[in-house]
Amino acid sequence: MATVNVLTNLSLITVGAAVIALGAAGTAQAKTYTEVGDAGKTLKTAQNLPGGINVIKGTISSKNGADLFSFFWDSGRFKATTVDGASFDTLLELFDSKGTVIALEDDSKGTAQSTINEFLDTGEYFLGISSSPNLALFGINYGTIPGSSSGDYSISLNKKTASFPKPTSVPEPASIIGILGLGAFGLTSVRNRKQQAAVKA
Ligand SMILES: [Ca+2]
Ligand SMILES: [Ca+2]
Repeated sequence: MATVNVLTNLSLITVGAAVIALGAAGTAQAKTYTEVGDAGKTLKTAQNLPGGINVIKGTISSKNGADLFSFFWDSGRFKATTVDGASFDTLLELFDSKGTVIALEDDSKGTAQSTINEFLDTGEYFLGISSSPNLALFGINYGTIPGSSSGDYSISLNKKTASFPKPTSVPEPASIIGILGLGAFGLTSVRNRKQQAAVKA
């Protein structure tokens, strides 16, 4: 009887370890960015996706709502889809860093959901989601045709976003203040000397 108990316990331990391993693998694959408040509809108010994101979750809260996300892509195939990620009629748009439309898709594979599939160079891009047939980017037909529905969405990317490159080196604010401060000190000294000269005269 003791032997049977030991075997049973070993089996349970093995099953438990397998479940933990699967759970860890699943967590490692998906890294989600959840919309903070309501993402904007312009290039300036788009929400920035940090590096390492491959799932975007958010909400189109009204028929005319639209969300824009900026991200950095390390060259290669870019695929974004709401298939299996939304129950309303989505429309996805991809823009370059200046807001020019690169790709747009409304209905994918007989669903009301959308898939964008493009080969991209390394750079900054914007991904917009709206309720079809409304468009995402404010100023380019946005709101001229109302959307048809609203709801929560999950956009899956084929690989993780890259980190934005660090800006090229510029003088430290402290050293600029130092230079300005020296300049101001120099001017003050000259002025003081002139004032002293004037008093003496
Ligand atoms: Ca939103
Ligand atoms: Ca659609």
